[in-house]
Amino acid sequence: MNKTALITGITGQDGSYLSEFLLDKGYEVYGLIRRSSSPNLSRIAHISDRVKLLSGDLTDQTSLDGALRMAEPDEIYNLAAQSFVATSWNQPTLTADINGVGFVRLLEAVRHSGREIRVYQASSSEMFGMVEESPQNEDTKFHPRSPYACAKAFSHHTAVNYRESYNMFVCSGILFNHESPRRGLEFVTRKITDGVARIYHQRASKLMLGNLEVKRDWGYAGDYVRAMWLMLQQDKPEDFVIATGENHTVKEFAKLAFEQVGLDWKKYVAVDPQFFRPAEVTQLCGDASKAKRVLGWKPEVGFQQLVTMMVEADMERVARQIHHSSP
Ligand code: NDP
Ligand code: GDR
Repeated sequence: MNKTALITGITGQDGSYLSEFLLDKGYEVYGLIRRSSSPNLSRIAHISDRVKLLSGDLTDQTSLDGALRMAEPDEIYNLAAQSFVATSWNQPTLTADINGVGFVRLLEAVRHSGREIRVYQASSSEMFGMVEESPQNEDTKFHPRSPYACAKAFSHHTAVNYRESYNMFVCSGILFNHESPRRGLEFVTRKITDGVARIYHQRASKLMLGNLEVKRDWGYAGDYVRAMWLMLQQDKPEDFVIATGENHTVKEFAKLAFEQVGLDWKKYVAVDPQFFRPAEVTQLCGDASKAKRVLGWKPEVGFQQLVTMMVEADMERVARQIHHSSP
């Protein structure tokens, strides 16, 4: 019989790729969406007739209990979050409520449902923060550097605690940065590729960024959702680092992205201190050898290919917008 999955955060980058992936595997897919004054379904518009949407919010226990009753899922993927690190300093309690306590609410809903449900939690490489060793693996100590990372560390430990307290099947994927043409526009990769496209098409003249020297281990979101699913298919619940094992500076990303359209990044990129963070995570690089060994997972899309894919998608999108707005 086909399995049923409930995805929180289905309208986000990862939620959209994971939905496609699970539909291809024959799953019945439910997604939790929060109420908004206008629809926010653009990332899942192309599969809207194949997913079932339930109204709910990680800050509201009743809606989570209701969603579980409606969907009766075999698997839950908890992707919902206030996911922008920079915002977490301005909205620390909201971030803690959604990313931290929200996960406890979800696990309590699972526990009280009386059903055998496997749960995936979206943990983050941000938990490593000021890194104690490099590359980082499942045993590397956490040193969170933002309210976002503190909340994710709380939910990460909560996953372990529910495994140990109640014998529940809960896995955390400690995912390093993963990007795509569906990445939110405020994240640095997408901000750069969108900026490249707008500058190329003369819709902007400058791209203002923050710290250009920080290093991230950037992979492709389409590869990373496969790892989420693999974790829930194992005999026992465990945590896994998912990463490419390569890191690059923001400057390198910008240089490559501008080169893609024949422009010199130095002429267009300027540094604006407003994009610096109160505490920075200067470098991250993941060691995904456990995922390779146990799950048979490895990334398919490399750094250069990722930059090209994102620039091409934004170039096409901006060109389309210009075409539609011309008289
Ligand atoms: P996005 O920001 O693209 O998506 C976040 C999703 O969470 C959206 O669907 C959003 O809904 C939803 N959401 C936010 N608040 C609530 C709430 N209170 N109740 C219910 N839903 C809510 O994030 P990504 O897809 O990039 O990331 C998915 C998860 O993985 C997040 O938990 C993120 O923290 C984590 N993560 C991401 C990494 C990455 O590099 N992308 C790396 C490591 C971890 P709406 O559309 O209404 O805003
Ligand atoms: P991050 O992603 O904080 O790693 O979190 P983001 O793309 O926002 O920042 C990456 C690094 O780039 C530096 N940076 C800038 N960042 C933004 N957004 N805008 C800028 O102009 C800019 N200039 C430099 C940042 O300081 C930072 O060091 C992402 C999110 O998806 C989290 O939810 C997830 O948990 C982690 O990745 C892993």
